[in-house]
Amino acid sequence: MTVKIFDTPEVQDFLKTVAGFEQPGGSERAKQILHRLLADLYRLIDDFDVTPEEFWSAVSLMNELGKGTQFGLLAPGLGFDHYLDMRLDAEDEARGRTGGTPRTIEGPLYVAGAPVAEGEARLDDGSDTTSEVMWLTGQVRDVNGNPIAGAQVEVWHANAKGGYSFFDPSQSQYNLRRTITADSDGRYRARSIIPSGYGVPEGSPTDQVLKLLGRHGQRPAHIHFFISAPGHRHLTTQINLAGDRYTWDDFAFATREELVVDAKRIEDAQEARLRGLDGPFTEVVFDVELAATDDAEQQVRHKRPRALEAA
Ligand code: MBD
Ligand code: FE
Repeated sequence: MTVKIFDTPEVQDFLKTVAGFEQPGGSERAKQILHRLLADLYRLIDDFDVTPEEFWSAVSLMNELGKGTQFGLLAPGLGFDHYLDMRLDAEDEARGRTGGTPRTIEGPLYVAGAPVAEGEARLDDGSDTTSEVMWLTGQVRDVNGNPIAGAQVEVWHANAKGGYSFFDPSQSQYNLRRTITADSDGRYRARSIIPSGYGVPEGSPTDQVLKLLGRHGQRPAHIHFFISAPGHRHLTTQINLAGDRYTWDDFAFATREELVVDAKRIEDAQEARLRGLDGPFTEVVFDVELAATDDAEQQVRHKRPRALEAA
């Protein structure tokens, strides 16, 4: 039997009590948001006639998500990270802020405090001797094409198995993570290994949710960036390597046309030697354009709890 009780005065009064409307303390914003969230969920339970079994299995799933620190992984899978970007893009458009390389999501696998290098860095620890060498370079410029000397380029990416150091304890500290200070011509250079795509762990709570939706948990091979310079807007972005089967089918919805970059195989021995390499390699070029701003808040990444590796 399907009953409908959501619109009764009892339920409406009950929601106000639950959301603390009758209490003087607490946060007014929290009360308003919780009231709206709970009302939407109560109504959903009524409309879909959610059974106690279904409700408690959802609670159990959330407990599992929390235990495995999986919420940060489910969030992009459910599009929240990209949705926040869509809102920031819309705000930029409404304010007439144009220009600059597009943003895309930070993701859950950043770790603060990576070593800083001048102009050039080797990102991999050398333990993977079978993966293709990646030579990653680019120039940071303003919207008029002028190089931004000394821009900070922070890079992080996965290894050949799609794992990130810190979260994957088999890797060395800060493997595949560096901050590179661009040279006087705004250029940065990094030697690394070509990353593989990432896959949500099989059987994890996030995987269970995606499977209920008939979806996969795969990301294309990608490289994350934070790029900043005084007087310019901080940029959080990623590049996707072209040709990956998931480039346009990313479970985290981070791909943007302007951020798909060719990986170019170079076999010329002279080119290799110029870069201090002794064999064929794959070159990835990512030039970045930063928009100018006087607003100090726009010059730094937004606040968010982030992992920090113990020294
Ligand atoms: C990743 O490497 C990532 O960047 C995101 C957004 C989600 C899961 C794994
Ligand atoms: Fe990633």
